[in-house]
Amino acid sequence: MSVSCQSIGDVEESVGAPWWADAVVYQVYLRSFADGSGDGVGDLAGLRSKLPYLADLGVDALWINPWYPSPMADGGYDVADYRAIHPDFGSLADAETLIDEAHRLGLRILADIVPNHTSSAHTWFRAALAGDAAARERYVFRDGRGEDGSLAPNDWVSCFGGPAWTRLPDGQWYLHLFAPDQPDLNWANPEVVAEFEDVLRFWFDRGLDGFRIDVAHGLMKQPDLADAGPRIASSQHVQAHPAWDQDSVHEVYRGWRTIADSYDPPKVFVGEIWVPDNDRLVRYLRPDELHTAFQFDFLRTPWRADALRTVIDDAREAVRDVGAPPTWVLSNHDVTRVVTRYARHQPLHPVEADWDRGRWPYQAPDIDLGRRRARAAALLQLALPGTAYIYQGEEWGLDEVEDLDGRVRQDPMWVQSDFTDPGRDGCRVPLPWGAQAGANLGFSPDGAVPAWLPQPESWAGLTHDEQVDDPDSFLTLYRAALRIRHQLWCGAEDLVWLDSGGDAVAFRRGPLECWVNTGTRALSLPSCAAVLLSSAGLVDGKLPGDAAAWLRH
Ligand code: TEU
Repeated sequence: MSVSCQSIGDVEESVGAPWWADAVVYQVYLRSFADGSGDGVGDLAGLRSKLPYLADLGVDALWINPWYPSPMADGGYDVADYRAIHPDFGSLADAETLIDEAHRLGLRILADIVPNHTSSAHTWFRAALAGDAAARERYVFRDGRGEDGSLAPNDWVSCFGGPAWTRLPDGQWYLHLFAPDQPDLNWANPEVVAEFEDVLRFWFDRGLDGFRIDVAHGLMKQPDLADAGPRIASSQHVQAHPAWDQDSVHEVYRGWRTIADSYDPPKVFVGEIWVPDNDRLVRYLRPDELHTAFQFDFLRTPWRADALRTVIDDAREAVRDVGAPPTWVLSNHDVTRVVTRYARHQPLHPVEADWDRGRWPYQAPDIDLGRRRARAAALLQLALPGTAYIYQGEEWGLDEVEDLDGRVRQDPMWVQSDFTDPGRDGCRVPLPWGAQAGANLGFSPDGAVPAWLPQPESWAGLTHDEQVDDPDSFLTLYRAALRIRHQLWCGAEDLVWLDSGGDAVAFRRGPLECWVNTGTRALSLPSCAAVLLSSAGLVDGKLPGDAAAWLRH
């Protein structure tokens, strides 16, 4: 597919390729991005104040994590009302203003839709709890097993740990593949289908450009709710499981695609889809379903050249037939930050069932090593053909906050795992915008209150303000990389691997080359090429270990 970079507003749309085919999308975890109101919680006012920063950074679109009213049992993935904004974040009018302002700056906005489950505070579930039979039909309610029904209807466990069923005082059980506060919806019920189609239109009519779909492989459960059995009783998303990836789910997305295509310009979807392999993944990317889906294998791959090459090839190969772009992800709000992941030597062949969001806590991290690799990985990601997602703070090289006190942790995983899994708070710590005096490193305008999760002191040297004029900073590298990507990589032909030796990932796209050295020995680069950008200084013209360079012939 030949693609070229585009923007909105006054900038001309190029012919032939949709804007998202080579877009860079910046993920905004709203609670932790920027606080405009001064209460220590990120919000829409804070995000609006940083739109010029994001436009200047050079991204094409934003994906904003759930912004709806929610008891926040799971960071907003427990939605109480799909047609409103959480009062801590602002109002519906603020969201509309944000969309308008972003569009004026050439940024598109994707929101997050959570169709697998609602919050237990949603009016539907409240009605179900009150005994409304029709409301119970919108969720997955069952009688228990055993003589007195005191055994759960099947053996499924929650992704967050513990059983996937909770029993009500009236004896019935309801399914929740995540927290008990997140009851799973019954997508076999046409009322559920109609409701979400209406929610899509509600936001599209307000100018939203698309949605990231949470747990997009969920929704439909095997009708008989069969036991998963001992091998796969865990609901971990990467395994074959009767709760996930049922064929009937595709019908839902055909309906959604029709709605997206009814707008001019058409709206776009990106699926969060955890399935065992790319063959299953691309079924969601057929031309009448979703436009893109995160390529999580890239994120899970250890820092080793052959593993990276294989994952890149497999992903490109898989999407070729359906005509979708690969969608490269290195980080998000669910996994250990890149710097800390690469600061540890991960197993060479990660066993998927054992993949624990890249924590490998039994090794002490070498953060400097992680930073060098993260810089190199950014150049690799941004040189690849397709779409790229950047999670907030990765452009500053933030590391995972691994030593949060158990008392401040908020992720339900921490409690549901009986305090054995610290959960995902460590990648959700509020961003350090400035080093000015105050309790929260410039996260709030006056820094008067602590941020909702405490920031580590070590971040004082990693703030936006520290980095913005530093030629060697992460931020400077990202800005340069995004500028060059727009000018040169976008529109370049598909990659051709270069013969580069065991520790290198090297490819050409048109006149450009990307070289990544995952080893420790310095690597010779082609002498006839000019270095456009490198993640570390070259030594005698060679690329040091754990570094990357972009070259031009
Ligand atoms: O995540 C779905 C999912 O299966 C995971 O990435 C999950 O966080 C992981 O299994 C834990 O091991 C999505 C959201 O990204 C996540 O933040 C939500 O908690 C989850 O859905 C429930 O809505």
